[in-house]
Amino acid sequence: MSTELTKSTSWKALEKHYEEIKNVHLRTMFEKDEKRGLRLKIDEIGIYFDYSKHRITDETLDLLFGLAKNRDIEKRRAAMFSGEKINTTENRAVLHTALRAPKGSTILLDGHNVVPDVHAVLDKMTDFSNKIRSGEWKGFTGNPIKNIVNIGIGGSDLGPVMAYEALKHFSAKELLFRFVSNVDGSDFAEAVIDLDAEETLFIISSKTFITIETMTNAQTARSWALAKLGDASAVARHFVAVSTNEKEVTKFGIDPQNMFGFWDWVGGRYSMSAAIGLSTMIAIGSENYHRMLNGLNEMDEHFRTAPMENNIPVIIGLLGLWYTSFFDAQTQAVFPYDRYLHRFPAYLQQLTMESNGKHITLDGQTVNYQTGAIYWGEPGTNGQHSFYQLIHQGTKLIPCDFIGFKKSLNNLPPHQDYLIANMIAQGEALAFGKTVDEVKAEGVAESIVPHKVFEGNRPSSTFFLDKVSPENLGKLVAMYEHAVFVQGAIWDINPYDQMGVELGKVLAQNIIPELQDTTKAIHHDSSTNALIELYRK
Ligand code: G6Q
Repeated sequence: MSTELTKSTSWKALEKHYEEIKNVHLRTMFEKDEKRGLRLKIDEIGIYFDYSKHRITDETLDLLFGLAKNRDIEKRRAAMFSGEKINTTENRAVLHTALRAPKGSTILLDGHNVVPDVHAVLDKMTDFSNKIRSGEWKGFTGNPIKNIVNIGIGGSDLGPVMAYEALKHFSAKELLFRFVSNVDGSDFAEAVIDLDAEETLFIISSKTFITIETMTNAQTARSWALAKLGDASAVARHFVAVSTNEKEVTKFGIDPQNMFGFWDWVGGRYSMSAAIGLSTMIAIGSENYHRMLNGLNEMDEHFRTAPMENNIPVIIGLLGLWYTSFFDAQTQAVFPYDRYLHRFPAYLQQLTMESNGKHITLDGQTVNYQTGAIYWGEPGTNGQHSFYQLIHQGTKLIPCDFIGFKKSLNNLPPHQDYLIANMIAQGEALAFGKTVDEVKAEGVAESIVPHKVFEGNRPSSTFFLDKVSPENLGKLVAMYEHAVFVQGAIWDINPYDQMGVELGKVLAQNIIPELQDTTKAIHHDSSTNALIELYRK
């Protein structure tokens, strides 16, 4: 059992402080400090981050910053940015920040500058996406490509889908994009149901190129395309790969010329700014794609250089830790008030939960504190008409992130006013609630009063940006990536491996032959055996 963190002076100080402020209401905090809403905010690099509606005081913040300093956040951050192998269980560097480093910069990994490698791939992606977008790239029968199907799962799917949806406004309207991830054959079947193979390009996105879901879908896509195109040499015009595994890509029949590489120092869930973003670049064009990379880089630089007290990812990370490890909050909700970000919560779910869903410290001991929260969410205002009830009046404490934009990409008054009014109203209602006296003043019958009382004191952050844009999407993605880093560093866990996900990949492999060969003896537990027998019948 690792007790180092909880025995530290800064942790103990936070425990004591928690006891003192756990019952203090946000109403009181705002009454005591008229300027609280103006003070507890950061307005940097185009993000207005209001964190005044959190159950914190200046002392809480000081103690949290103290904890971060004592846990060597700055040193650990420098280690990540400089390519040290901070993914200790896999002995790898964690350099997704190098994927958006400007041309000409230097990031050394084992003495080798990786930035020129990154830009060589970006240039190759640019060349290819230009050819697809202009129609210069022809399919096997001489037709230009109209449909792009990305086949990948997890980190090789969620980033591309999220970014495509988020930046749809910037996407070439004459191209159609589909995303196939699930090994469920219906996913593939529905994705290609109305497509013409002569005009379809498959991007097989897989870091390892051995993931069963992706390889099964890729083989099915190959058969589907060849059934129409008739000749194995058509693969070269209709299949490209994004991977780190050239051997397997070649084995599949894809010309390495049509492979876009990346490196083992990019984790799957951190790879949307690597070549895994190829579908995004084809959709929005290389100029817009570079705008997204600039946004990511801007947030990287903010995180790397801003003092802790003015550092957005540091504060997000610390607030999350405050609720998870001290208030025992189990979940964190994320509500983008913009339809374009409707897949953002799903993307964040993988980023945060696959990263910090760990209970073993870097030196192999079990933690004695809570780590990574369950992330979830939906776009506003939809959620307001369903599960917000529980956030307002349920028994659970659910910190919320509201993400809103001042301008809509589709100017249809009064929609944006209504949308943003709702977002602001939710944060206000959660924080301040409605007292018994306020309810009574509305003339509510005595017996109904308790049902209409909102205790409030439910925390939230509000992020306000100008509008959905490639830069702003980049900033938001990097913002959460670095918040995850901050928490992982304090909890002393490794956010960059994923042993739990890998277990799933192995377990199914054992059962597949048992489903296919009904004579095979099975030796699982009685429940598993019964399920296998049922399927066999
Ligand atoms: C991401 C995870 C996982 C991974 C998928 C796909 O961090 O490791 O979601 O991205 O399992 O793996 P491949 O890209 O290797 O197919």
